[in-house]
Amino acid sequence: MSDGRVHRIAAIPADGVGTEVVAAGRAVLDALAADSGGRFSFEWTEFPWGCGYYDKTGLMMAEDGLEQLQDFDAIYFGAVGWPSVPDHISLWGLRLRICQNFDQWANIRPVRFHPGVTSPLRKADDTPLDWIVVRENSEGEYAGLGGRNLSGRGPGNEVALQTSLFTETGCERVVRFAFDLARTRDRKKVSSVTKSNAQQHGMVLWDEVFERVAAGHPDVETDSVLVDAMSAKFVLQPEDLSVVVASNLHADILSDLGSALSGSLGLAASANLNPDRRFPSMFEPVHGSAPDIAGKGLANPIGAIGSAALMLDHFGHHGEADRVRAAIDATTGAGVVTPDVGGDARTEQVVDSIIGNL
Ligand code: GGG
Repeated sequence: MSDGRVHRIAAIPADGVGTEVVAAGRAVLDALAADSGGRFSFEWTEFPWGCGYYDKTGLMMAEDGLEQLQDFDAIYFGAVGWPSVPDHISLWGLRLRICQNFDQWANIRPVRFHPGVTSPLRKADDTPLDWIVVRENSEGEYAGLGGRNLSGRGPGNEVALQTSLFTETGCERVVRFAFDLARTRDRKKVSSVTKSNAQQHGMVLWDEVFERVAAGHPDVETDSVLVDAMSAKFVLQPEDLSVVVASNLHADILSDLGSALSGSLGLAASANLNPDRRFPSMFEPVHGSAPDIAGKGLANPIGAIGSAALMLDHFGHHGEADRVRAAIDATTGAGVVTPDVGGDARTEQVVDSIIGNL
């Protein structure tokens, strides 16, 4: 059967290892398309935005960058950040600008354990663990509200305000998303992450919304756990996790912890979804630009390739997405892994192995 779908993708490798891992993911997707019997293909447009672009223009992306991106079917992103540009400028000027303007309010970050990869939590041959962190991706602690120099009292007395924003609509849509996701999994459970004992406004609203949505999903098991206790649970009782829903900052920290526990940040995939499909969604590895290893052929491409699999899921190519994940597992199982997970393979050897295992 051939429907000949052409997926138009905007590639933004951005900074550091972003270039290497986006090339890796593109190679895997193109190999898959070539093997699809004409059912689908990818048409790539690459954008040169990032810190190098900022050094030349003073902007992280073109002024009309959002208009340039808005009609693509998806965005495939690498990593943002480089020592020449302050991190808050590079993050807000590119990645967060895209996530927030394209209303990519659900960031899914699966924590997957791979065959052959020893991790702080398990031996290489143990039963794999897997859970999914759902990150509220549009507001919360990343609302960007606040300011500096508020005291008016001069040097040495500066006051800065960083305000979180929690809306009922924002909380409810991401919590509902988490419940819908849990219903697709063997373990139908949603854990909410909170800090309402100390943060008595926004987090209390979060808890109330969670309780209300939970009451409408009696078939789904639930719990509500303080973020500090949840950090301990990731380490001590990960088999009790299935879907974990959390605010922007809490989920960012917990998902990094989860990927480190699975063996390396380099293994973790993510999808910034605009579930309403009014705007393109964006797929990217969880890791950053890793300036210390950039350009050396040492970057772990598995997070980016796993993100490409999430993009395939988004397009409805679930069989192909599973093929990519199986090829990743066959590769790690055969010990073809980069130094961050104890191997000696180079980025292109991992990519070649994954393509060979498709
Ligand atoms: N590919 C993910 C990425 O580039 N992350 C850079 C970063 O610094 N992210 C921080 C954040 O999103 O909170």
